[in-house]
Amino acid sequence: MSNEHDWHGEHQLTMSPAKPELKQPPKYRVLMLNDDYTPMDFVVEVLESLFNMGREGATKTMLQVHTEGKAPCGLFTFEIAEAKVEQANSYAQHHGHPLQCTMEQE
Ligand code: TYC
Repeated sequence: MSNEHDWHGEHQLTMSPAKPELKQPPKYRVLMLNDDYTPMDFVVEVLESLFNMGREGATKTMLQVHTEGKAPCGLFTFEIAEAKVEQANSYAQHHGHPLQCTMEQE
């Protein structure tokens, strides 16, 4: 019998089935950094508008940055974290403030 689906000997298909992809994509933490010049209420506004914090959480985070030098603003996929950093930094620059955000892998 000569059949193209008849796999034997050196023609036997040896590929194993594709392994299911179980890993979640890595997450990135956006950090806000302290400086001596950005007004506190501007930082609170950025945390509220860009990082979806309420007034109380934004104020606590701003004070943590002010006293400790930096604080986390949220965990995101790479692309979202990159966009948040870019938006925060350019918004601050547009308003003449040196406020900076950065990101690190979780
Ligand atoms: N240190 C600033 C001040 O005294 C306030 C500030 C807080 C600046 C948080 C940046 O990410 C920041 N005006």
